[in-house]
Amino acid sequence: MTDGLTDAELAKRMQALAPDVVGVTAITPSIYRAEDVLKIAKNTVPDAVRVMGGVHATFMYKQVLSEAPWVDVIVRGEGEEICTELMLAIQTGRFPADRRKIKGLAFQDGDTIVATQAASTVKDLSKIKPDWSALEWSKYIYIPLGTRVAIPNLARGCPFTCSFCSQWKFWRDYRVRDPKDVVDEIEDLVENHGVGFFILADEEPTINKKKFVAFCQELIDRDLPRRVKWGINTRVTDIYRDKDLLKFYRKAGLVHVSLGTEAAAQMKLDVFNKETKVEENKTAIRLLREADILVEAQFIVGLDNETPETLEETYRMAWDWQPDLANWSMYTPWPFTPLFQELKDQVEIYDFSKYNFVTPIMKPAQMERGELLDGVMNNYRRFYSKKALFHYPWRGTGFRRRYLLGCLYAFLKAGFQRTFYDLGKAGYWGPQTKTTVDFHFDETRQLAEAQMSDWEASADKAARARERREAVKAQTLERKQSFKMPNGADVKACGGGDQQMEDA
Ligand code: B12
Ligand code: SF4
Repeated sequence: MTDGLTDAELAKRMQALAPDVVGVTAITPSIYRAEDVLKIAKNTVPDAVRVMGGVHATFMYKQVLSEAPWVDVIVRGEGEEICTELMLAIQTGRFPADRRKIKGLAFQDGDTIVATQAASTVKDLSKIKPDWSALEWSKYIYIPLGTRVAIPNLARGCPFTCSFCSQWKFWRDYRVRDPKDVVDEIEDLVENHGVGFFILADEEPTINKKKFVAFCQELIDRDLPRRVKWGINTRVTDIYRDKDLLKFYRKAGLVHVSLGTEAAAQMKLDVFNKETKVEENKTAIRLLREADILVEAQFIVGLDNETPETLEETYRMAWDWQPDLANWSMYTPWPFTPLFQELKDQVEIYDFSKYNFVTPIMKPAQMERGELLDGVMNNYRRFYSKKALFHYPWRGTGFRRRYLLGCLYAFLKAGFQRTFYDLGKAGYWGPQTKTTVDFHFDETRQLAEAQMSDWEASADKAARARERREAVKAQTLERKQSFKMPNGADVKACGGGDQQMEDA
């Protein structure tokens, strides 16, 4: 992906390497490409074991193994521990004979698709040390700042259960690394690889406030914020909670926060199970701005009930809240999310290569897909042209201004190259083309069910415990009502009431 290799070049490299194993990762939109890469491996280095991992194959292993039978084995969930076992089995010649003994795998055995017992999550994250020296760093540039970028990881998982999101389900439970270990890694990235910006890969880095504060303090103690700046994704509620700490976070080098504000309408936030309030979004944005942290508001649009008016509403909100950046993602129905289970009758497109947050997979009842894309582009045009003229150039002369102009440059670059929202591929040139855009969906693609019954996140366990508690409560109440004293009074646990034993 980084080198933009053609299939022929890839085959040549595989041949030169003559590997024992070829492994690929795949998120949903890259699944077909990942399957292709392993097909190239089958044709080029047929003796190498072909392994796939990542979120999509974890839940969709039945479909992947059926449509790409040349995939030898899928690693489900977090890869580090399972992969180590798998590699040892390959190295000692126990693969494939012993594959049923390794947890967390899926593979085809004759006509059946087998999934071994799900492995547990990685409990001791301190054992994981990424080998950052494996990358050619000059290829990883953060365009807004023109500096090298890395994506380290402080915490895995998310304790929330937003209905449109697959991430809380994938990582299952929430774990935080020792902040010192993470800062060691960042120091190495800065010192030895010239990294000047990092994004935490975390879904929710701030929920464990103590560890997040320790992480910031460690960065400050080692004087790293002078040399490296960073960004995170987090929730509005945490910003609220930490309002008195935001300046301290900025001092630690945190310059960019993307907020999952998601929707302008409370109704949508409730559908998304977001557990936030619309008014809270506005305040969180103001608090971040006041702390001199750039704030990006993210909206999800394109559900069944989207209309030109609701899209307009998101624009009005974005302008009213005044984040520095705003983005409008198309609702993407990952088949392994709760919201998909509710909406699946309305999903018509199963071409996963287009499941990428920028292509309208769902068609709102009252809009065509082209109109939806056009509405989103209209929001971008208005928001960023006003920002470019009236805000960014006048935001002081220091880092903030440089960063905002850098973001604008990144936008313009994607716009000119027509990679922004895949506009080039869809043939969108402005409102006049909204009726002629073509998303080139492969409509022959069919859906297979996601496999999630063996995959329990802590949030699922908590929800089941809650359900059990509520059921017991309801049952007790029901019993209480059916066992009344003859005079209608409640039966007391001690057997009290107004009944008397008969005199014997
Ligand atoms: C940083 C990030 C980016 C960065 C960098 C991406 C990159 N290519 O490095 C940027 C901003 C560029 C980006 C872009 C996109 N992203 Co992104 N991104 C992330 C984020 C936040 C972190 C990724 C990460 O490093 N994770 C940490 C690593 C360790 O996790 P992992 O990759 O899942 O790997 C583990 C296991 O899956 C497994 N594993 C994975 N691969 C393999 C392979 C083998 C052989 C084995 C054995 C195991 C294994 O083991 C690993 C260790 O435990 C994730 C969310 C998340 N926290 O994961 C979203 C995420 C991956 N992105 C997502 C999407 C959709 C996109 C875009 C399509 C959005 C867009 N239109 O621009 C693009 C696609 C870009 C691309 N071409 O890859 C989605 C994918 C959802 C899905 N169901 O497929 C995610 C999950 C976010 C979400 N909201 O749901 N992204
Ligand atoms: S808070 Fe973010 S990562 Fe967590 S479930 Fe919601 S959308 Fe997903």
